[in-house]
Amino acid sequence: MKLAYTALSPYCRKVRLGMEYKGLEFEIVTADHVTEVPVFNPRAEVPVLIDGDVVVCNSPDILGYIDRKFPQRPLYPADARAYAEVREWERFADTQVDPIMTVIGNWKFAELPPMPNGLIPAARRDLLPMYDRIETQLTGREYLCGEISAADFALYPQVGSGAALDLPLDRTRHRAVYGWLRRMRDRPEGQSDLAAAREWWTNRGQKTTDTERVNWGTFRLEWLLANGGVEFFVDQVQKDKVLWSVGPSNNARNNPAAPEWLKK
Ligand SMILES: N[C@@H](CCC(=O)N[C@@H](CS)C(=O)NCC(=O)O)C(=O)O
Repeated sequence: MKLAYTALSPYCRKVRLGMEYKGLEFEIVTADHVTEVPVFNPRAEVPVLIDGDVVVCNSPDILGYIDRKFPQRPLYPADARAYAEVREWERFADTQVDPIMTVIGNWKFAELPPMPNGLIPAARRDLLPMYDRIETQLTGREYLCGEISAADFALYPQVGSGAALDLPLDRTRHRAVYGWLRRMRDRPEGQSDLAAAREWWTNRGQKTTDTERVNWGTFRLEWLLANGGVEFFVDQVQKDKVLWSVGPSNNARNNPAAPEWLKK
């Protein structure tokens, strides 16, 4: 199996963490730039899993696929109620925490004009109840849903980025979350995730990542626009600084590696 991956992406990190937890053999195909994705995702997003002639896009779908194919050390519980709970936490990580972390994080790696006023205070305002919710859930628990699961692997890269983005937890208010972050980091798959993230930032000058044009993505764009980013974003579009996953400007469609059916 091959995993198209970049250490910059929390979704790629989630999948890698989950696959390593399960003890699977797979090859990482570095896809820092969209043209490096070897097998095609029409949205030109990573992660993408390539398992022979099976191509799976979208991180929860990838984890669901590998859990069915390799049932050892499950990422999702078999019980229906427990499954719904894990998926809810994973979706919370992917669609509520991620938009804030990734939008703010874009200013760390991309060449962007100054951040719109008020974005950091908005991030702190929106994250605080989320951090509190995670704290409540983790109080008296080692992992979010009892056993370690896709919920932990999805949320860990998100919350773990907070300090570097100036969106830290509160040491006294979020003690359980701190303990969980340490527990996740100290696991074998957590150590390998940390090494990959460090490698990316240490060698960022040599990375092929597009630092001039950003794909803001769905929920991320929604959060940016809802928090004073409209003029900033319109300016970025007008200056052709936005990568799109949809429409005639879809960066997948304009990728030299795109199959004929998508180019038309
Ligand atoms: N829902 C997808 C989202 C994947 C996604 O947004 N990937 C981003 C990186 S975090 C991406 O590849 N963006 C395209 C680009 O940067 O060119 C998933 O969970 O896998």
